[in-house]
Amino acid sequence: MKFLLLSDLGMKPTKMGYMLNNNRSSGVLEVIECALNLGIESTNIDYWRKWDKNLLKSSILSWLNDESEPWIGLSGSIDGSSTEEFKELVHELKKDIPQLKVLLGGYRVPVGDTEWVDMAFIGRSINIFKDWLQGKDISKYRFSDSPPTYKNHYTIGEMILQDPVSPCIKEEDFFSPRETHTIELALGCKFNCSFCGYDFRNNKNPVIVQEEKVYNAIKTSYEKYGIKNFYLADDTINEVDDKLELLIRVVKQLDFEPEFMSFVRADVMAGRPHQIDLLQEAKIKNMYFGIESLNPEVAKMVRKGGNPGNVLNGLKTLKENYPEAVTFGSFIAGLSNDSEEQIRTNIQKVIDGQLLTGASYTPLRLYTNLENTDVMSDIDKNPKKFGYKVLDTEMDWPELGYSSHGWENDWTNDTHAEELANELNEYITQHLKIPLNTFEIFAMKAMLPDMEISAYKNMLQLHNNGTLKVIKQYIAKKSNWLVSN
Ligand code: B12
Ligand code: SF4
Repeated sequence: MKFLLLSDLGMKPTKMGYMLNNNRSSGVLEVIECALNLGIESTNIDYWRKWDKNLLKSSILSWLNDESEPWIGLSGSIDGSSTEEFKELVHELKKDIPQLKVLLGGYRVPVGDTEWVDMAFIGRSINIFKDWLQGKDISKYRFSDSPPTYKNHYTIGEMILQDPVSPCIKEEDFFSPRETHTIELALGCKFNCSFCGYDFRNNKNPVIVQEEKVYNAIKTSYEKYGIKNFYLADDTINEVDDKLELLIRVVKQLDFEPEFMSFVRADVMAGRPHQIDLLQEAKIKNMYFGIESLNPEVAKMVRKGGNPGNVLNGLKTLKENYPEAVTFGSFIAGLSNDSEEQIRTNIQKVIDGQLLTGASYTPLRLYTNLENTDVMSDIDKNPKKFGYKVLDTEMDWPELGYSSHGWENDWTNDTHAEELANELNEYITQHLKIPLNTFEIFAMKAMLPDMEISAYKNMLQLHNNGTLKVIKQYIAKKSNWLVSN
C-alpha cells in the first residue's frame, strides 16, 4: 500500500481582504507520521490547489508509480472547501490508475458518496485509522454507510481516547521559516459553554501531551527549518495552570525564543491574575479571547464570563503587566437576553480603555441538523430552551461543508444580528489598534517579522505575495521529491 494525503487551507477572509494561509494542517502531519511509523510508504501534498494541475497529476502518478494498492486522501478538518475540486482530481487520476482508492478524513460530519469515495474517517480518528492500516476489524466504529464512514464513539464528557497532537516536521515537508507550525498541549476542556461545538468540552479529565513531544516538535522546527512561530491548537490554554507550566518548562530548555498564539479564557485569567506572569513566561504573546458578551445576564446564560466587570479589569491588568501582548476579543451578536444598547455600551468600555488590540463581532450561528451530534452545541441541540426559534432559511459554509440556520429570539434575528455585527466591526476598525485578529496577525508575524503591530494592517498584499513565493518554492521541491522517490 502507498498512501498520499492532500490538504490546503487556502484563503482566509479577513476584514482587510483575503489572506493566503501560510500554515498547514498539523493533523495531516500527524496522520502521515502515524502511517510511516507503521511502515507504510506515505507522504502529504500541501497547498494542493495552488499546484499547476498537470504538474500535480504527473507528480502523483510518478510517486504512486505502478503500485497495486494506491490510496489518496483529503483532509477536511480545518478547511473542507476543496472537496469538490478533489473529486475532479480523483476522476482525472483514475483515468491512469483505475485501482486508485479514495479516503476522506478529519471532517466533522459525513461527506462524499460511494460513487467516488471508498471510506471516510470523522474527526479525531487516529486510533481507528491505525487499526485499519494494520488490517484490524474496525466495524465497531462504523458510523454511516455511504461512503463507509468511521468515527469514535464518544459522547460529551466521556473519557478521551486520543492523544494531543504535536508532530515533528520532516525533511520532505519542505517548510520555510516564513510558515507557522501548530502543536497541541491537551485535549479536553472542563467548561461547557452553551454555544460551543468543541467535541471534547465538559471534560473533567483532559489528556495532556508528553512534554518531550512538544520539546522535540519545537526544537526540530527551529533547528532544521528556522520556524519560531507556533499556534497552540488547544481550545483553551488557561482553564488550569498545568498546560502553561508545561510550556514554560519546555521554553526554558530551548536555546531560542519561540512565540506562541493561543486561545485564552479572559474570565479565568481575570480571576487568576498570576496567569499573566505564566502567559508571559510561556511566550504566549498572542492571545485570542472568546469573550462573547460583556452583559452579565447573557454571560451567565452562555455559561461564560463570570462577572464581565472582572473581565474588563483582567484585560486592564494584562495590558499594564504584559504590554507587548497582542490581544483580540471575539464577541457574538444576537445572544438571547442581550440588547443593542448593552452591546454598544460594553464595546465602548473596551475602546475607551484600549483594552484589546483588536475585536470583532460575529452573528450567532445555529446548526440544528448535523449528523454528528458531538459537534453540536447545547444551543444547537435545544434552541428553544435558550430562547431561539429556528427559521427555514439556511446559510452555506463551504469550509465546513454544512450550513447554519436562520433564527430569531427575544430581540433580534440572524439577518439583523449580521447587520449589527457588520456595523460594529466598522466602528471597532476605526477605534482599536488593528482590524485583524490574532490568528491573522500571527501568520503575518511569521511572514513579515519584527514590525510594529499596527503596521500589519497595510501589509496584507505583501503577506500574500510572500506566501505565494513560499508556496511556489514548496511546490518545486515537493514535486521533485515525488518524482525522485
Ligand atoms: C489552528 C486553527 C486554525 C488555523 C490553522 C492553522 C494551522 N495550520 O493549524 C487557521 C487560522 C488557518 C484556521 C482557519 C479556519 N478555521 Co480553524 N481551527 C484551528 C484550530 C484551533 C486547531 C486546528 C488544529 O490544528 N487542530 C489540531 C489537529 C491535530 O487536529 P485536526 O486538524 O482535527 O486533525 C486530527 C483529526 O481531524 C484527524 N484528521 C485530520 N485529517 C485527517 C485525514 C485522515 C485521512 C484521517 C484518517 C484523519 C484526519 O486526525 C488528526 C489528528 O488527530 C481548530 C480547533 C481544534 N482544536 O481543532 C479550529 C477549527 C478547525 N477551525 C474552524 C474554522 C471554522 C475555521 C475557519 C473557517 C474560520 C474562518 N471563518 O476563517 C478557517 C478555515 C480555514 C481557512 N481557509 O482559513 C472550525 C471548524 C472547521 C470545520 N471543518 O468544521 C474549528 C474546528 C474550530 C471550531 N470549533 O469551530 N483555523
Ligand atoms: S468555548 Fe472554550 S471554554 Fe467554553 S466550552 Fe468551548 S472550548 Fe471550553
